[in-house]
Amino acid sequence: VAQERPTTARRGERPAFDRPLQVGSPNIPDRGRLFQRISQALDRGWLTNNGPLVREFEDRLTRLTGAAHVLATSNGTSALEVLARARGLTGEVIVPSFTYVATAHALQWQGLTPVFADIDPHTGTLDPAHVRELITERTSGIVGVHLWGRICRVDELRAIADEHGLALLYDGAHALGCELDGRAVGGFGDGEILSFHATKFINAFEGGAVLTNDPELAERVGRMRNFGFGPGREVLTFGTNAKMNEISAAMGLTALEHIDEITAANALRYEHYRAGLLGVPGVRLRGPGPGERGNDQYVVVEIDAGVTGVHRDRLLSALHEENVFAQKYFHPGCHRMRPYAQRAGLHTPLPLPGTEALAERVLVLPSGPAVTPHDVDLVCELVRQVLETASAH
Ligand code: T4K
Repeated sequence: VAQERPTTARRGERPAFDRPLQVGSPNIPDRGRLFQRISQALDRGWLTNNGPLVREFEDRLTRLTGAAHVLATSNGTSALEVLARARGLTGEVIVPSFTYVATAHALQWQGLTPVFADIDPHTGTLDPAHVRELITERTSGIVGVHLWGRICRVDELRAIADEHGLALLYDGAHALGCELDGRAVGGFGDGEILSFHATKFINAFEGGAVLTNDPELAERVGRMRNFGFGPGREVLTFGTNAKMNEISAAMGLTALEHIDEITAANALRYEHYRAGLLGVPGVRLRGPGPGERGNDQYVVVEIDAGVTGVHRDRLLSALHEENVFAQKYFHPGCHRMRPYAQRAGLHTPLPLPGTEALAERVLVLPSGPAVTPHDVDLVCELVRQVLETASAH
């Protein structure tokens, strides 16, 4: 694999795009509907603290996911913090290293110790065999991540959790609308979280939610996200402020009204990527596994440098020169990030071969409504040209 400066497809010319193409450009819903909802909230003079728009957003999500209880939060990270706390996690919690750092941070921030397990590089989700190896007497739970909307091996993880009396939670930040064998995200594990960050499938500017079928867990989450208040404003537990506000709920509700359009637009974009990258040697577009339905929010390719002769990072910088801001999510894996790597000898079994292999290979390509199918065709052509030009040198 050559190491010199990347060869761009169009060196010396203007970038292929005159505007930056981003991963997860936000879905902007009907402004009229959004402003109407915000205006009503202003008229009501009720802006947060379990307001009517938040309750309506929760109801809509309940119907969409089939989860018995949905509790909206200020973001996905706070949702995981509150869920971990409400589920009574202590000591060590097994998580994948290959995830956005929020998964690990949410646990660490609660005084828990994330213990990093490897992934199956084919799916990008927790490797149940490695999870099993990491269980100690300090382990209280497992947090799987439905990475890029790929559903974890939920049945195997459930069996392990039951066998060892562990809590089982899922970070479904990427996975609203995703299913495995007809079972939708929202119903897996003891509880799951979602994110409604601007870059997500459904966007509430910032937002998150806890979903569970366990009424007692839901009650604890409901209290903990609101300072521990119970009925009659008696403080029953420790708590924090993880509430969603009415403006975020207005955005989330309006976005949900577009869910079919967003789904179709994502699928069309994905299809253009698929067709455009077909037959490019060493480039593989990842997709849902058997029995899975994805949401196509993240378009992920794997670059096999052994075949292309070009490392993923060279392709990435060549694309950046063309204003194509692909991302190497989730390099280098949490276990190699400074605060976690520094405690490596303590809790982290290094190396994690599946994680490291994938972290060196994947690129997440631009997506969201600002990226048209025509843009996608051009991005694919750029990838093809960069690889051809570089491998010819
Ligand atoms: N668990 C998992 C597995 C997650 O992936 C995340 C978040 C969480 C938990 C926590 O959920 P939240 O607490 O965030 O609700 C971005 C998002 O901020 C983050 O929500 C998301 N995952 C992660 C995968 O992506 P960064 O650090 O990459 O953000 P940033 O600012 O570099 O933006 C990413 C891309 O989005 C860029 O290409 C620019 C584009 N962008 C961003 C914003 C904010 C836009 O086009 N418009 C925008 O408004 O984390």
